[in-house]
Amino acid sequence: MKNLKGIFSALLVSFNEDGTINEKGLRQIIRHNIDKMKVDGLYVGGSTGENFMLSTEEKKEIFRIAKDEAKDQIALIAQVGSVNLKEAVELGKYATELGYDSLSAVTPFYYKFSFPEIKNFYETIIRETGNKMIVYSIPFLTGVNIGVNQFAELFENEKIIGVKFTAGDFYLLERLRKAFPNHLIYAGFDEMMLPASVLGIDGAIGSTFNVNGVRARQIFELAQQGKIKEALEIQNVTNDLIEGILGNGLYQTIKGLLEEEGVNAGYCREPMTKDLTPAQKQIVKELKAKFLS
Ligand code: NGF
Repeated sequence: MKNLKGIFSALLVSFNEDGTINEKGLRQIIRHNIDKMKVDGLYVGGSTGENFMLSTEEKKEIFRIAKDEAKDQIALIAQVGSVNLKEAVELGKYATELGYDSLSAVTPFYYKFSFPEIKNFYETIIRETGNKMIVYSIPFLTGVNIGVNQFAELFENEKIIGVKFTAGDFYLLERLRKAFPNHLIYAGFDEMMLPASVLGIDGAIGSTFNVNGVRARQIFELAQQGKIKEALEIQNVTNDLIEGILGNGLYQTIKGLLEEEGVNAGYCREPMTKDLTPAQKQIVKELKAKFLS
């Protein structure tokens, strides 16, 4: 079994202008992550993959291409969560057959599902696929907050091996770390990686690692060595970059930066704005010159 700890890029997907998947570009993004960013793994089918705007067949296609390109070079986690449980199971079976190291699923959203319903959602995917599961908790987008006692209930299922914690609640993170020393906890906000690392996370999953993966690893490893001042200096530079990215359009700007690196990262998928304006493209050039040269 692959080591699931470390730095995971939340994989971006290259789209053509008409919204179809650009396979060549997607393969280039994967290679860039493996060869240049030296990530430990990829989180495929997450928010960063614009997943919730795609059809089931498109999601499968992305899982297939990512596995075919990465082979066994790095660990692969497939995000299969969907408000449609049947789709989540179908995707989970597909990714498991492809050989993904673990599944992950966002907490079901939109309707106000009860905790027993959420628990049943995870247990159904696990039962049907036989694979491991990492809970994807992102309360600011889903409105679903899971507390320590509820995590304890979920973790009673030995196939639920961890949580992708995309939140700024460091009290909850500290409580989770203390209560579940043997479960995997991944930080989900790249700009908060240092405080999360100090609290003892096992890894991080982030969109900006597609272009800033080397600095992310430095922050993580320096914090593990107790070199907090040095780690903070790198987090400061990282956050200057992230501030620039967030202010210019998150996924479009990361794709623009990849284009500047010679990777055909393509367009975003509508209803997201497909492309950057000329003024935004100029900002991408400035970010590239300042942070990626
Ligand atoms: O993009 C979002 C949510 N969050 C990502 C990451 O948690 C998402 C984070 O890297 C992810 O892993 C996935 O599912 O694809 C942020 O983009 C970053 O910290 C900037 O705020 O909007």
